Amino acid sequence: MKSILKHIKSPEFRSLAVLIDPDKFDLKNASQFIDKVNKSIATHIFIGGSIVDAFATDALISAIKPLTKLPIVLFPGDVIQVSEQADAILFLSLVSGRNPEYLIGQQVKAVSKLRNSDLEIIPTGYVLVEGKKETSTQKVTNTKPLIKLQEIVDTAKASELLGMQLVYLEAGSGAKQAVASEIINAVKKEINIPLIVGGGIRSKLAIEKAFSAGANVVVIGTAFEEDESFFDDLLK
Ligand code: 1GP
Repeated sequence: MKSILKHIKSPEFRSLAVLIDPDKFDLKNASQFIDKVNKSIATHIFIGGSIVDAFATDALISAIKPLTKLPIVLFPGDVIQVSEQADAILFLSLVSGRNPEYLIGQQVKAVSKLRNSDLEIIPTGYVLVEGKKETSTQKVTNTKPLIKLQEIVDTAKASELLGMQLVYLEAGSGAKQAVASEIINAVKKEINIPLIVGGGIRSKLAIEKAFSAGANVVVIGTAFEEDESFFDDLLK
């Protein structure tokens, strides 16, 4: 049964997703890393990056899938990263940008892979907001992050009105400044679909702040890449 979105939608459900970038991850470290993920409060593993070598996504999922029961969700930077081995895919449209390739181009190219796929496909409005650092998402997509609160809120709402099932508020990988509580709160008040928040979240306190402001899912990548001892703060 396709249940990943259903779980995220349940109001009491708070998810913590560990993001693994196939291009940065050392497969030799897979067993040790996933053991830490399993012992932590993480509920999902997200897989993706801005630029990833062909086959790196498949290789990573093959390595980690036997090691965990957590759902594996693709968070792809482009069509190359679509892998049938995952459980679900965030089918992203970069609605904060005005680059047609990332609004609809990559999505059209993905259809030949998705048409007969068993992946749970979750339409997601991807909203890049200012994180005080030029991120690879900005560079690769050649788009600018949003700064004005009303524009961020209206963009998230437009995603919902277009039929998206999730909104992903993204400060960008390694952001110096995570998405502010004020922004999370304002977006959450406006939309009736679950909200994912990521980018620059590096502490238990920052996770709690994002949840309290209204995030249903918090995504963390860089903090785990840089220091696996962060998992020790997040034991079940
Ligand atoms: C990036 O939101 C994710 O797309 C996670 O960001 O790597 O800064 O945790 P970090």
